[in-house]
Amino acid sequence: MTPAQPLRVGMVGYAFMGAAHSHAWRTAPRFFDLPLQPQLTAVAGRNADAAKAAADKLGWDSVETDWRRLIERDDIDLIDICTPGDTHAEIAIAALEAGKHVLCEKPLANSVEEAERMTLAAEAAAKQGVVSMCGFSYRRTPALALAKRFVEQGRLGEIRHIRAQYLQDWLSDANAPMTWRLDKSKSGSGSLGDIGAHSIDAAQWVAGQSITGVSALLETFVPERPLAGDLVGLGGHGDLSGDAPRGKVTVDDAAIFSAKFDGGASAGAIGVFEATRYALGRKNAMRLELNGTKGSLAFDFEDMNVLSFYDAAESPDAGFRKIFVTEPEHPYVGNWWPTGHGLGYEHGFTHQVVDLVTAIGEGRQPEPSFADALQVQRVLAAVEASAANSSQWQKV
Ligand code: SOE
Repeated sequence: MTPAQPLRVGMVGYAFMGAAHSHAWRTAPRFFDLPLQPQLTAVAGRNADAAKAAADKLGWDSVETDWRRLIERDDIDLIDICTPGDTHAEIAIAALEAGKHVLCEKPLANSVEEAERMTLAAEAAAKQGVVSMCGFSYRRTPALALAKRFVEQGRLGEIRHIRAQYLQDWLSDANAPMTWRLDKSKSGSGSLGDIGAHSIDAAQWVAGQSITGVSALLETFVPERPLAGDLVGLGGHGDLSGDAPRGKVTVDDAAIFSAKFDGGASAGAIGVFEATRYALGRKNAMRLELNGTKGSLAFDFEDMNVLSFYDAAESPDAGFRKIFVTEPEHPYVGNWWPTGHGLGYEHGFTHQVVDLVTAIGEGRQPEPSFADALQVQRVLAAVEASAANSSQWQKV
């Protein structure tokens, strides 16, 4: 078999998402037949020593200390953006205008205005065969992809209720230090855009319906936090005791909102959403439940290989069936292990690379597109507008 053409990747950023994406670029061609062979050509980071250490650890061939060099280099075909949201628009638009494919982490941007400009740039670049995608990786969790398949097959009938929660607890301690995720100028919003965006995208995608209006409440439980390490100019972690210098939290700690959907082919569903970093004991409980006229589906990422399904056609006492999503006919699963062995968080990123590289090889645009991610951005903005106006109903 002739070796596939290389797809030379330049990644910006190398923290949590950079590590997850690096794993995906390395692993995808080893478990899936891809039309192009991903190469980890260069990683960019402002600190040369740290970027070099990351390149060695994550398997990148070279290092740049300025992301603009990745875009200038003619040995790079795709830019993978794994940085905080305040940098997404500048990097993505420059890359697209230079003819580089783009994978951009979620949320797409820190504002609707930025997301609109990115979408225009993506649509212009698409005319030249340039591909772009936003990294809502939970779509590639086999159980959620199976949920979408069930909805498309009509096994739930018309969707009436959509219930989405994303529960974490890493900020429950008031002395947990400041991070970029708590600084609106970097992150755009708090739990709303960081984890609520996943719930919005997953709910819309699985249900095949778009949110048209919301009523919301945002809350910041801890308004100030200790500045740690590099945030106070100290080498290591700063003094996290009570008298350490403290920074102002400028984002939401938790978001709750109700939503109306457009219904696709039928009457629109109604939804309730919750995103928080204070649900003590919940570590990464990204949950989705759909109730339709013929059945219900329920998913919890903390039990990510299972999809619970209630089929109204079965006897009423049948209850919810727990489907262990590890059969070869389930989405993505057949390329991994024998039935019953299960997958993890990182597999969603690998499947994301598989679908992206396959789309590039086939000359088509993958999902979610920047336009799909712009719709999520509009919902985020509507939630913030509603919360700022006494939870008044806000059209998206
Ligand atoms: C938040 O803690 C977070 O890291 C998100 O930013 C990621 O998108 C999600 O995959 C895991 O949780």
